[in-house]
Order: sequence, then structure tokens, then C-alpha cells
Amino acid sequence: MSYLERIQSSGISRRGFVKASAAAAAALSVAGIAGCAPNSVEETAEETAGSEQRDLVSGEWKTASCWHNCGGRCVNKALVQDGVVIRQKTDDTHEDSPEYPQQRGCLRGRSQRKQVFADDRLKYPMKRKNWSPDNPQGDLRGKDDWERISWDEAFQYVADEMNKIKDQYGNRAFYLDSWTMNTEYRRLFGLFGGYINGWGTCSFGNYSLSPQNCGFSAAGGFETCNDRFDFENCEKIVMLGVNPAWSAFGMPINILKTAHDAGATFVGIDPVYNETYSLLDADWIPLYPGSDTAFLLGLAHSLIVQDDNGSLIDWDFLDKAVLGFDADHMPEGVDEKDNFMDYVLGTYDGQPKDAEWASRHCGASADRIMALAKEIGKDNKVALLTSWAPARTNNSDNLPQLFMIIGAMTGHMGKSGHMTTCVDSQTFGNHGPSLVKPGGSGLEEIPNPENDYVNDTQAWSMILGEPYNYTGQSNDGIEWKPCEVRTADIHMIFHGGGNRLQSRQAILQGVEAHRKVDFVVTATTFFTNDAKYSDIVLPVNTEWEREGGMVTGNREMVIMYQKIVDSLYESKDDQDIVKGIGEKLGISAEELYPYDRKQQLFNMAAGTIVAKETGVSSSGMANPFTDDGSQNADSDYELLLTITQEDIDRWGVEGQPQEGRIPISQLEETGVYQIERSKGDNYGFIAFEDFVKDPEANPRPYSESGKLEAYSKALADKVNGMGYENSDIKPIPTFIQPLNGHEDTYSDFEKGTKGDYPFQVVTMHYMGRSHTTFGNIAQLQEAFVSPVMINTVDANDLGIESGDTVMLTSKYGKTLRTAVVTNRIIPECIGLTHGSWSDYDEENGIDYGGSDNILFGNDVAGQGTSGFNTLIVKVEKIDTELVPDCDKPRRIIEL
Ligand SMILES: Nc1nc2c(c(=O)[nH]1)N[C@H]1C(S)=C(S)[C@@H](COP(=O)(O)OP(=O)(O)OC[C@H]3O[C@@H](n4cnc5c(=O)[nH]c(N)nc54)[C@H](O)[C@@H]3O)O[C@H]1N2
Ligand SMILES: Nc1nc2c(c(=O)[nH]1)N[C@H]1C(S)=C(S)[C@@H](COP(=O)(O)OP(=O)(O)OC[C@H]3O[C@@H](n4cnc5c(=O)[nH]c(N)nc54)[C@H](O)[C@@H]3O)O[C@H]1N2
Ligand code: SF4
Ligand SMILES: [Mo]
Repeated sequence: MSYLERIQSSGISRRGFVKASAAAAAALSVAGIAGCAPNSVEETAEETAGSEQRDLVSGEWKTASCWHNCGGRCVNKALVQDGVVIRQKTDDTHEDSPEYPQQRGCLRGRSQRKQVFADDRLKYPMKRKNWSPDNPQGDLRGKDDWERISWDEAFQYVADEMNKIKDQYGNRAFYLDSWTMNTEYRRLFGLFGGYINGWGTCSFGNYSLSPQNCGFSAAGGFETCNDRFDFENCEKIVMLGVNPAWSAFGMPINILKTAHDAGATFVGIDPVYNETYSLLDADWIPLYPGSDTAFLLGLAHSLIVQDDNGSLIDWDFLDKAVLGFDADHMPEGVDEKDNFMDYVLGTYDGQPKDAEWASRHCGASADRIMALAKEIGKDNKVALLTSWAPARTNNSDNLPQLFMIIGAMTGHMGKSGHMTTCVDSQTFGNHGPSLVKPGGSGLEEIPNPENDYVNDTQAWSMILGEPYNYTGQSNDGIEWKPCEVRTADIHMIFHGGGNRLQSRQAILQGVEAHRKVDFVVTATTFFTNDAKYSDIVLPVNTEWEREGGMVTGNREMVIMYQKIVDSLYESKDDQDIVKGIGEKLGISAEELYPYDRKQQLFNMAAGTIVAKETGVSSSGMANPFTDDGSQNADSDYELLLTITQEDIDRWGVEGQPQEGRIPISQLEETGVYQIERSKGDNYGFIAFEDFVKDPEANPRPYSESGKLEAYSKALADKVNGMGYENSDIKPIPTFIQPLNGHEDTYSDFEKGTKGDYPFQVVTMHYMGRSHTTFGNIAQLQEAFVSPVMINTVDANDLGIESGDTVMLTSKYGKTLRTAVVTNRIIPECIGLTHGSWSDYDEENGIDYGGSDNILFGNDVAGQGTSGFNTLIVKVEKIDTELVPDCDKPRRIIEL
């Protein structure tokens, strides 16, 4: 009998089940628990129907999308009975093993039906009551009532305003926030003549520009990690701010666990002793947020002074492969004194960046820094891992370069058991060419004729009339240009595919910006902060209600998911919304979408390629198709799917039959195609391998010199050329006191006198949410209460106990949360979970939702960095009892 059948027959209600599973999860989440009210249509029905009546077995299992920007891509299945989703499960298409693991979903994916069927879904198009085209009354945004309108009215309002604004002010009066989750609206505004779009260093932090210029990798740090099987060859794995146990579900944590079980030891360097370190029994080196540059400079110094004739440092590799490490390896025409080693030793500035010096800035003990240098010496098999989090800090523009230099000094590159890598959530611990990848949808991109982009830190101030720095950068990586200071006169904001008034810094300034313009539209699924401050809200359906699609995450698999249910209420697919507005503007559906969703999916399926069993070499990565559409025999890839004329007829699409490895019906049935891997197969990958063997013959594709650049003039020129304040970086990594970093918590750092904002904050990506998504699902709110973490010593000083309400106050805002007192965070630092929905009281200026970005202003440094982990606050205990998030009323708009 299955677990659920047992629950059913034992008469345990679903509520009891939630509590039991929440208790188990809370142990993991450093969180307390509180009871909650039900929040989904299904849940209420289940309870009133009585569990003993229900059949939880029959029906059809369909592969269901899990589509968020969540750090994973997993197999998710829904049992559909008479059009109703009864249960969910995850990958059970094959036996699980470390070599050939199932693509298992996380708690959020398994709660997906609680989101799709949530009773706070946006149901109908809505208009703000006091908005009218002639009298917008923008100051009422966020406070006004709503009225239901028809789709036709909604499309007409939006089109009329677009026409009016374009006629009066031109296309640069449109600010379009359309990004990660959906870029459809760019097609509409592109064909309408253009728009200003936001861009940011958001996820990557300073991994946006920095790694390319110094020869480390493409943006983001991809391609720097060995294949997952190689972790078992490591003796020591050092992690600088890495937490896949929360941020990278599916395979990643198993990769590290397998290495652990094979005998590797672990070190975590982080303000928080996170779940990953705990699982792996890691040794913790605590340090202040945003102080990694100081820490690594101290580590470089410790390597140099403890090196005994090459006992720790791979001088031979530095000699061959690194530009600017010492005076003998400087580029032509620059002052030799400006080399990295002399800076570290303090030869010319009189300040050795020794472990003692580093310790003062980063808080880690000097002895531990010295000891770590010995542990990572070149003769040990070491993987140096970092994430983007330490680089989501102000003034860490040289951090990726410095991390690379440490790896080069210790020779942990290009060899089995040695790695120097930035790991992101989806490809975590498993780099190398994709072994299976979907084809394109066939839709060509529609360019933005205005080609104008504003950095995230300046978007709201630009709308408020302040100048911004145009640098050619966009989220699609448009070419970098030296800064040109521009202004804009924005009259309309359109949000589609994000929740930027929640997820971007400076929420309160954002609210002001929203109140200033003539017209705000949001297309989304819930009453998010973006929707709340709009005039027209367009209800978008979820992927479960669409035609299906294909996604990939790690390099070994693709998923094909299906439609699960029809669109709920009046919600619509974004593509239909775009077409609806387009029609009113005189832009034809064919121009916007030459293919419908079904054809787009078919094109992706037909174009899916898979690595041949002989493996993928760098020369064989070419497209498997030649120009005339036939297969390219030199390619290391072949088509995945066999498609017959009957399949094409069954799908009702245009296409040609093709020969591939498996029938398309098989992928439709199982929902996933995964390469069955084994140790020693042909798909292994060692990053930097060719370069390390022969740097001369295999120059790095990214740097000017083809070497790894400890001295990168290109990097300094680019960052400084973007023209933001606080941007004076050098071609070598140097210590720059970070804006809003540890030193700024003092009024006098040298004397040790604390200032008005004596605490730092890390805003951590949280297990219970994907950013702000799932932030309204009571089941998850109950299991993951989004606490603030505070160190025991600080809590004692401030009279705070676990369960007390604390107020965090920054220069810009105030927010309330419930405290968890713990020794798993360093003193003088607060852990705040990223993405809680703001619940702002305009009367007293307090946010009751624990929102992170209400605490930020638009301080900007370096390459326009979103410095989410450089934030300083004051902390107090407050005598207000907070209603647990899961017990608050849902944001359901009565119409
Ligand atoms: N303080 C702080 N702030 C941060 C971070 C941090 O670490 N600290 N992290 C940053 C990072 S790395 C990121 S990536 C961003 C994420 O920032 P966002 O992308 O703004 O955050 P999400 O919560 O993922 O928002 C996605 C929104 O799109 C909606 N949506 C989903 N699918 C669709 C669709 O098909 N169509 C439409 N129209 N809407 C859809 C969802 O309902 C949701 O409201 O946040 C950043 N903000
Ligand atoms: N559950 C969940 N998973 C997610 C997401 C989510 O919202 N929820 N979002 C996804 C997305 S879009 C992204 S970009 C990734 C982000 O994932 P990451 O870039 O890895 O970011 P975090 O998980 O916030 O932080 C990782 C670790 O870095 C530590 N850290 C923070 N600041 C510093 C610092 O200055 N120095 C050092 N040494 N350590 C520091 C944190 O304490 C934490 O232990 O996560 C993805 N995965
Ligand atoms: S990690 Fe993402 S894709 Fe995987 S189950 Fe969780 S929410 Fe879904
Ligand atoms: Mo991200």
C-alpha cells in the first residue's frame, strides 16, 4: 500500500500530513513552525469531501512543467483524473543510482499544484478603479480598489495608451521590464518601435564582466568545472559561499555527497554555516559578507610566504600561463611595479596583505588563513569552488580574477582531481558540453530598435528623472560601450515575466517611480508587488495550462512536458496576450508569431540533438545539420528523435519525417531523456585541460593575451569606463573597501567604534521559494517561515530570543521578521531570506512581510553591481507579535 493510500485509509487528514512533513522539513530549515489556514481550491475541496471517499490511484500520469527560475530542472509528474490533478510525483522512469541518478524534484516542485490551483490566482483582467486615460491619479497606485474588465477592454486600454504615449513622447517613453520568466512582450514592443529595457548583474554579480576579461571563462563562470565523476578524485573541496543544498536541487548535492563518501574533506568559507557544509561535515571558516577579496589576498600572501621551493605554488604553470603575476611577467608598456605579487607582499605600498591584515577586514582568523594555504598546496588534489553570491557584493569586481589567480598559483586546473570553478545551480559540479539539448522554437528574435538599456540600480531613479549610464550592456549581453550619460522621460511601465518591484533593490523608490508615470501594466499570475502598483492587471496562465514545452538543466537530460489542464478562470498565455494587444495596434499575429505554440514545441523536439556515443570533442561540437538540412557527418551529435509522417499528422503540425535515436512517442510518454552515464564513459570533461597542457597552443578564448590575466587592463578599463561612482578598480585585484560592507558598520573602523548601522545582512536564496515565486503558498510558508538569523552573542546583547519579533532598519527602509537565534551565522551579521513578499504599511513606514529589497537603496558601484550581500542595518527587538505568513489572508481581489 502506498504512503498516500495509508494516509487515506488511516483517516489522517491532509492537514495532519502537512504538519508532519513540515516538522521534518523544519529541522532542515532552521525554522519554527506555526499552523496555517488552507489556501488552495483543491485543499478546501479535499477537506470538505473527506479523504476516505477519494481514489488516489486511477487517472493518467502526465509530465508537468516545473518552470521557475529555481536553480533546478527536474521531472515532475501529475496524476490527472477527469481533468483534476489528484497527486504529484517525481522521476521514477528508472532506478536511482549515483551514476545514473533520477532527476528528482524538490519540495517546491512537489507543491506545484498548490500554486497552479491556488485560490489567490489572478482570475480576470482588472482595472484600477480611479485610473482613467485622462486622469491617471497615479498617487493611488497600491491603495486603490479594482474592477473587473473584459479582455477586449483590457487590450483596448493598453493599445490606446501605447499609441498615445508613442505619439506624444516617442518609444523611449516605454520602460519594459520583461525578463527571465518571459520575454514575449519584447516582441510586441520591438515591433511597436522600441523601448527602454532593464539590465543588471543580478544573478552573476561581478561574474558578469570580470571572468571573460581575465581569461577565466565566459560570463557567469561556466565551463570551469570538471565533469561530476571527477569529484571523487578530489581530496579536499574548498567552498567559498556555496549552498546547493538550498539552491541547486536535483543532482548537485549528490555529487558532493559521493565525494564525501569517497573520503574527501570539505571547507566552507561563508558568513553562514549552511546546510551544504553541515551535510558534508565541512570545516567552517566564518567571514564577513563582501570581504572575500581581503580573505583571498591574505591567502595569496600566506601561500607565497609559506612556499618552500615550490612546495605550495606551481611556479612553472604561473610562468607559462599567467600574465602579470610578478614583475617578470608583465605586459609590455606598463610599470613592472604594478604586478600582483608585489602588491600582495606590499613591496611598494608598505602594506603586506598578510593573514593578519586580511583578518582585520574579513574576520577570519589569521592562523586559519595560514593553515588553509598549506591545505590547498599544489601537491594536494583540491577543488576550489565558489558561487556568484560572494560576487553579489559591491566593489568585488576583481574577485573572479583573484579566485582564478589562487587556482593558478596552486595549479588546481586542467587535471583530474583539481578544479578552480564558479558553480551555478543548474550546471553545478558538472560542466562540459551539453550531451543532449533541445532545438530552437523557430521564432526569430525581434530586436529592440531603441537599443537602450538601464542598469537595475538606476531604473527607478531614471523613471524619477535622474540620469543613467548607458553602457550597451543588456541581459542579452549586447556589446559593452563606454558610458554615455542619458536621461529619459518615461510615461509607461510594462511588467511581464518578473516581479521586479519586489526582486530588485530599492522597492520604496520603485513605488515612487510607479506613482509618477501615466500608465502601469502588469501581466502575471498572482497579485505580486508589480501587480499591486499597476493600473491594468492581465492574468497570465501557468505552464500547466499551456501547450507543453521542452527544457534542459544539467548536461545529461532534456524534459518534454505536457499540458495538464485548461486555462483556469480567464487567464491567458502571454503569447495570446501579446497577439491581443498587437491586434489593437495593427500588428498582425503572423508577424508576432509565425508559428503557434504547438509548432514551436514540435520545432524544438525535431531539432533536439544528442551526443554520439563516441563523446564530444571540441572540434566535433558543430551543428549536426548542414545548410541544406541534412545531417553533418563530422558532428559529434545526432538527432534524438525519430519522427514519422503519422507523428506529424497526429501533432497537426508542419514538418519532415526524420531518423533519430528514439521515437518521439517515447519521449512524450516518459517525459525525459537522460544519458545513462557511467564512470570512465566517453563524456568526461576536464576544464582548462588543453590550456594547462600547452597554454601557447591553446590560448584562452576570452582574454586579450590568451593567458590567464592576473593583470587585466581590459577589465579595469571596462569597469571604470562604465562610469558608476566607486569604480576605480586596478588591472590587478586590490582591496577596495566595499560600499555598505563590514567597514561601513563602524563610524571609526580603525578605533573599532560601531556606527548607526552596526550589522551586515546576507540575503540568501531560500529553500522554500524561487525568489518571490511560491512566496504566497501557505504549505511552503508553514514549512519555511523565512526567519531572520541572528548570532547568539548579538541576540543576548539585544535581549532577543528565538520567536521574538525584530525590526531591521537600513538607511532606506524597515522590515519585521521573527528571530531564529543560532550560532550558524557569524556575529554582527544577519541572515535574511531572499524574496519574501512585502507587506508595507504606508502609515508607519514598516514592512510586515520581511522583504529584503525594501532595505536597499540604489547605491551603485563597480560594473553596476546589484550588491545584494552588501547591506547594513540596525537591529532591534519589537513588542509586536507577527502573524505567521501562512496565517495571513491571501491576496484575493474581490471584484
Ligand atoms: N535582495 C536580493 N534580491 C535579489 C536577489 C538576492 O540574492 N537578494 N537575487 C536576484 C536574482 S539572482 C534574481 S534571478 C532575481 C529574480 O527576480 P524575478 O525574476 O523578478 O523573481 P521571480 O520571483 O522569479 O519572479 C518571476 C515572476 O514572473 C511570474 N511568471 C512566471 N512565469 C511567467 C510567465 O510565463 N509569464 C509571465 N508574464 N509571468 C510569469 C511569476 O509569477 C513571478 O511573479 O532576484 C534578484 N533579487
Ligand atoms: N531554493 C532556491 N534556489 C535557488 C534560487 C531561489 O530563489 N531559491 N534562485 C536561483 C538563482 S536565479 C540563483 S542566481 C542562484 C543563486 O545561488 P548562489 O549564487 O549560490 O547564492 P545563495 O544561495 O544566496 O548563497 C550561497 C552561499 O553564499 C553565502 N554568501 C553570501 N554572501 C557571501 C559573501 O559575501 N561571501 C561568502 N564567502 N559567502 C557569501 C551564503 O551565506 C550562502 O551560503 O540560486 C538559484 N537557486
Ligand atoms: S528545483 Fe525547480 S524544477 Fe526542480 S522540482 Fe524544484 S522547483 Fe521544480
Ligand atoms: Mo538569479
